[in-house]
Amino acid sequence: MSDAVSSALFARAKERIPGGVNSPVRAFRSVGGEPVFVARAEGCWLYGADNTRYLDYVGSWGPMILGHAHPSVISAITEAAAHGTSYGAPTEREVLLAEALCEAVPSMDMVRLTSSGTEACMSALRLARGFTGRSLIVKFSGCYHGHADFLLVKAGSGLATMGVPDSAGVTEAVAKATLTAKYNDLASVQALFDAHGDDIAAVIVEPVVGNMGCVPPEPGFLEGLSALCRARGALFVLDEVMTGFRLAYGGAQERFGLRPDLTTLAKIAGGGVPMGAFGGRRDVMSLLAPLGPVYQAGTLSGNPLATSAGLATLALLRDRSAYATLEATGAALEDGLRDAARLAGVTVTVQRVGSMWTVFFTDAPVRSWDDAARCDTQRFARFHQSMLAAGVYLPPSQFEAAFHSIAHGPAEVELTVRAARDAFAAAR
Ligand code: HOZ
Repeated sequence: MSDAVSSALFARAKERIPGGVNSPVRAFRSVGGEPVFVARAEGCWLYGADNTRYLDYVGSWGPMILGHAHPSVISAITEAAAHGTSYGAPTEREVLLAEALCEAVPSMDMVRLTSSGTEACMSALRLARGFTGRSLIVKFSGCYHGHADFLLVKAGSGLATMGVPDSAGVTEAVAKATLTAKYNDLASVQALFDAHGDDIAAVIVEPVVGNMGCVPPEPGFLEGLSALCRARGALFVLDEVMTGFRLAYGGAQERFGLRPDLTTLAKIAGGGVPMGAFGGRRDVMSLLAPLGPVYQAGTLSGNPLATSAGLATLALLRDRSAYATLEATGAALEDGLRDAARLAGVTVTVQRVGSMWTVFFTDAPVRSWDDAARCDTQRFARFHQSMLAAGVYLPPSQFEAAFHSIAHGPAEVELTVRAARDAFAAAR
């Protein structure tokens, strides 16, 4: 379903933008219909090009934990913009944000700002290779760490959605330097270390996966990974692009008591403006240029708009009260969605950690990509279409986590659950 104005815009977009979108996950390919073109957003609401209102559970794919157009964030950006949008020279705000990030995530002694999560992950792993002098990287099937060549191997997110987990254009030589293991399966990682131990530079993982839908770690999995890395001299890299500042102020590592060697951030850390960051141990970070031989750079890195939005967002999250609200809303959504499915006589698996969640169209827990791949994506598509028709905007893929914000309250939960009763029936 799409409105006439969006349809007309989409037709024009397809003439000039491949697929009509600037990131494939926006294309609605796996759920049918056409994307809603957004005119504006406020709080938990998106307004389509024809002014139709949608309750938003995409949240720009993660950043909008405060809701859209939060007045503090907007005024910080506006004030910064009035003094210039980029200088390509250091600023006080970069220092303040670096201090705030390291204070929030104590495993980070130092941090480097980038303009996206892709850059953060790509650069963190280059650094891991430079530090260890080793060449191989271990990632998990169904995890997504941005679109650097060597990370588009058995990748989740849009690649899983489009059914192309290995991208064309990535050379065999590059892909061979990435080893893949099974999420929540320590034995699969142990086997890789047994076969290639001295060549593995780093293991990178989404601590709670959002890019195959929401998949939590089994107890002991992340701790086991960390121990394996330490024992074998590889760096343990947590990709907290989605989970950073979302699952706790200190991210998943605070929630699960972990201390990775390197961490990647983006999304909430940039307050909804393009920004990424990677940071970690001082001895590792000190290898970055200009201190050391690992090169990494960016014209717009640490620009005034991103740093002001990030600082304003962190200032509102720092007292941690938002997380109790997010948890309460999440629990109500989880219970309500489960009840709605039961009433409609539909078997689904609802998985949630804090304010990340997914309704999987399967009757079994989803612990890995193999489990996620068994979901009935046709039924998910019918569910999605029906929710959208009722004004509820979910991620347009079975393999993407939904997010709620502090702007979602009991009335929005009720609206969602009411819509879900019919949507589950439509998906039967
Ligand atoms: N990690 C995001 C989706 N899972 C990225 C959004 C995008 O690819 O546009």
